[in-house]
Amino acid sequence: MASNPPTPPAKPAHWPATDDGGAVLLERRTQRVKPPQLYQVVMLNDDYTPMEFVVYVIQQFFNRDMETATHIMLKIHLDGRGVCGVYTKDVAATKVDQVMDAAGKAGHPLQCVSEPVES
Ligand code: TYC
Repeated sequence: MASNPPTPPAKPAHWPATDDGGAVLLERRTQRVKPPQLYQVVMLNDDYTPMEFVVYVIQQFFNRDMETATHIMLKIHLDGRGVCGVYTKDVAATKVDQVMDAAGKAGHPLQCVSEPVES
């Protein structure tokens, strides 16, 4: 008994077209993905949070060495605000939460916000 040849599996809609010779025509599609919007974590000055605590927080949550953390803290103290780091949106939000949590637990009014970086 002659059996029918097996039917090839159905091709997905995006499958490349084939010509009669069986050659595969690959369509070139350049994919352009925009880089993610970045957010800077900005710390604000106040009159009560001890400088040592701010330096500790910057070292702890923004991976800065003591000298850099001190430099950033002094900038905040003098200018009213300063950037501690630049991250993607979710990471920046996590840093803000960590700082606010640590400050609250220590009883300091330290404030920290994240804002989109101007491009
Ligand atoms: N101004 C604070 C003081 O004199 C120190 C300080 C620095 C507080 C930076 C907050 O984000 C800050 N003790």
